[in-house]
Formats: sequence, structure tokens, C-alpha cells
Amino acid sequence: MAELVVVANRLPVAPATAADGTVTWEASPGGLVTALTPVLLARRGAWVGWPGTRAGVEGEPQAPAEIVTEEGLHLHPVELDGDDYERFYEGFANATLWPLLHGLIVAPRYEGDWWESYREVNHRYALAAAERADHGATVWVQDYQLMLVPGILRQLRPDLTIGFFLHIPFPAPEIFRQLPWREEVIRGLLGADLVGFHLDSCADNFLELCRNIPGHGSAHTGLPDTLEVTGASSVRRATGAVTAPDGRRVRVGSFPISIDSAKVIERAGRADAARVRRLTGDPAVLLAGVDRLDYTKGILRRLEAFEELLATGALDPAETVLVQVATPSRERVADYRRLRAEVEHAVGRINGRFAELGRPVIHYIHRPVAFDRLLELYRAADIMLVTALRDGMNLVCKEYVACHGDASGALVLSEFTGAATELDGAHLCNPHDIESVKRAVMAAVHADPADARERMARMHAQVRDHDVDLWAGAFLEELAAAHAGGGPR
Ligand code: GDG
Repeated sequence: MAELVVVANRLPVAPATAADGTVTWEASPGGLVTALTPVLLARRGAWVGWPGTRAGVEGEPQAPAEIVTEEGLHLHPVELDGDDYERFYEGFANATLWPLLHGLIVAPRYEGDWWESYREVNHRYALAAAERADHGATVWVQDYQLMLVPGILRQLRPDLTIGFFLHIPFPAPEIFRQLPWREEVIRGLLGADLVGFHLDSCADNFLELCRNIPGHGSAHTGLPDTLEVTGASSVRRATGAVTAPDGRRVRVGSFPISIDSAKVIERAGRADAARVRRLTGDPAVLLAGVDRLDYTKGILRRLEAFEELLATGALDPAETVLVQVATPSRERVADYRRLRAEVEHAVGRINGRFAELGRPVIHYIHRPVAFDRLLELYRAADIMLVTALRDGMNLVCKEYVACHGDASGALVLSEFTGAATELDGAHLCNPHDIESVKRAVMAAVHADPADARERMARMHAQVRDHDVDLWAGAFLEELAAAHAGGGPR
């Protein structure tokens, strides 16, 4: 039994199949697992999540009941079958909640059978966590796939301390209120002792929503007619509180996530940036983009801005190269398939217009890339383009900045990313306005060298000093205080 249980959609592992067909489960490193591993090991921790392969689907490896990693982490797989994958994961999580919480970049779909699956699968995760948690343990639930888990867990195990963290944005209340099942989702979140967001503005949106949920009668939803909410939405503040339907005080706060800065800085020191520059033809200006191929990331706008800058001669096609890594993501969801076609069409068009033999203006990679290769690209790039239409935080820009401890490079950053509130040396842009993106790119190209170095040094220090350990520690400390005391700080 565990004193600390992390519940996340995915376990931090992936199956590897050897030539003889034997399957091993290998750790897939990421900021979250790096930050949480020491805490989990110190507190007899466990991680509950989906191992990434569908149960009962031929050809997909089946996970054992427990996986123990080399470091000694205990991982507990939750099974999803093909139906769950389609309706819970691709459906409600990624075609309803993802676009809704990102503020309607594409239209969310509201399907009753997806919702039923979401409830059912959330139950499964909550049961798995309840089985692993010691009496009085702490359970930390992660992200939008599992918003009902805190409420279900609270009913199953009133002895637990429960935290919830949302990794993506939380929109203005009038947007969230579109969701036909909004009361149940809010009630699910209010099962936690602490609900955390990246930004004050998202915490404020949630508090404002709780303050004013129209038309809910307590008989129907179990929510009181007026939730008592402290923490005014008009004033930016780090924390507030809501009184849950059962009378508990639920704290609401902001905890901006970061990366394993020391590790990235150390590995970047060994990255062969010269190799990337050589392979891209030693351009005068090397631009880079690294994103999951997701419509929230603004890849198309970035390509269009690049195209216009080449077309007008602001950037010289003979001297400028863009490397765009667009990692495959959610490929069976219709909006993602459409986006891929549009992006690849644009890459083809732009190379068709401006490339010479042996010298494409865009190098496009639509495959997962080893992290050390990404670090080489980060090190090599003169300008990093992060033009998300909406992004909870965005870790790519923090990784880029961590790779530039020598104060080289420049960051073009969308003002709609969480990171924009922290990285004040970036060239900010509004990705909905192509002129703004073009201006930011050209400001980075023509920046005064001393100013550019000062900007990057400032951002590097920010990321170096605010890493993912600090994030996890702050959340867990606030969670312990919330459970002990309730109410805002
Ligand atoms: C969600 C929120 C929030 C990407 N391609 C490859 C690869 N990556 C790695 C990057 C980075 C991570 O994936 C992407 O993180 P982001 O933060 O940029 O974006 P999301 O995946 O949308 O993450 C986001 C985050 O949660 C944390 O709370 O910041 O706002 O949307 O670390 O390096 N890594 C490797 N190969 C790739 O091809 N190895």
C-alpha cells in the first residue's frame, strides 16, 4: 500500500517488443515522472494509469498487473479496451474536453455515449487508486482526462488527501458552460482538497464558474444553489477557495509547471549543434519549431508567416531554413487528420515555391525524435518559434531557453501560452494575427546583439531557478496545508 498515489491518464512506460516476441516495459522519461520519482520512492509511492496498449486488441502487448521500474517505482496499469480508447480517450477527452478547455479552437463534440464512457473509465481509475492508497494517503490526480476521479475517490475513501492538477487551460466560464455535463464535472473536481492550474487567470476562471453555475438545483446536481467562493475573479491572486457540496473547503491555486532544468542544461552541454547546422546547409538564420501535431500549437500560422516573409524578401530563401518537428499525435481524431493534411500541404507549397536542389527552406519531420536530437536542434536554432493559439504552459520554449545558457538565440512566443507570463525576454506575438507573428520573427532576426543576449540570459535564469521539482514540491505542500486547514492562505 502506498502513502502517495499519482493517478494520470498514462503510465510513464512504453512496451518494447524484442525480436523473439518478448515484451518488456521501458520507462518513458518526462518532466512529470522525473520530478515525482524521488517523492514517490520516499513515500512508498505508486502510479496508476493506462499502459498505452488496448486490452484485448490482437497484436497489442498486454500489461501485467504491476510493473516495477528499474528505479523501483510501482506502476499499476488500468485497462482500456478498443471501445474505451475510442469513446473515452479519442472521444470525450480529446474531441470534447480538449477543444472546449482550449477555448473552442475547433468545435467540441458533445456525444452522450462518449460521456458515459468517460464516467465509467474515471470510475475505473478511481477504484484502482483507492485499492493502492494506504489509510490517510495522498492521491494526486493529473489532468483533463480524469476530472471526475477526485469526486469518486472522495466517496470511496473519505480518509484520503486528494489533489487535482489541470495541465491545460481552463477557459472563461461562459465557454465551459457549454458542456452538457458541466455540473457533474465541477462536482468531480470539488472532490479534491486542492485544485491547481498553471496560471492565476485559469484559477480565477474556475472560481468564477463555481460562483455562478446557472440552473443547477441541488436536488439534481448535489451542488448547493450558491457555492461560497472567495478569491475575486477581478483581482489576480494565487489562491481562493470554494465550499464543496459536502461542506469541505476546496482550495484553488496556481502552480506554473516547468522542466527538469538541471538535466536539460547538462545534456544540452553535450549536444552537437554544429551537426544540425551542417545538415541544414549552414544557413545564416536557422529557425525551429517543435510541437505535437496539434491544432492548438499554431503550426499552420507559423508556416504562413514564414512563407510571407520569404515571399516579400524580408527573409532570404537562400540563407534561411526552418526545421519543423511535428510529432504524430491523436491521429485517428478527425480534426488532427485534417490539420496534418493542411500542414503537409503548406510545407509542400512553401518548399515548392522557394527550395533549390539540395536546399529545402523547410525540413519537416513527422516522427517522434529522440530527446538528445531535440536538444541538438534547440542548441542550433537561432530563433525558436512557439506560436500556440492556446497552451496551458508550453514546455518546448522552456527547454529551448534552458539550452541557451550562453545567452545565444531568441524566442518568438505566443502571448496565449502560459509560459508568456514567465519568459519576459521573449518576442511576444499574437498568432491569430499573422502580421504580429511576422513582426516578432523580424524583431528577433534584427535584434541588437546586446539586447538579445540580455533577454536570453534573463529567461535562462528564470527556467534554471524554477524547475519541475519546485512545482511538484509547491503543489504537494499546499495540498497538505489545504487538507489540514482548509480555506485560503
Ligand atoms: C501539455 C499542455 C503543458 C515533443 N515532441 C517530441 C518530444 N516532445 C516533448 C517536448 C516537451 C513535450 O513533449 C511537449 O510539452 P508541451 O508543454 O510543449 O506540450 P503538450 O504535450 O501539449 O503538454 C502544455 C504540459 O502539458 C505540461 O503541463 O505545458 O501546455 O498542453 O517536453 O520536448 N520529445 C521527444 N521526441 C519528440 O518528437 N523525445
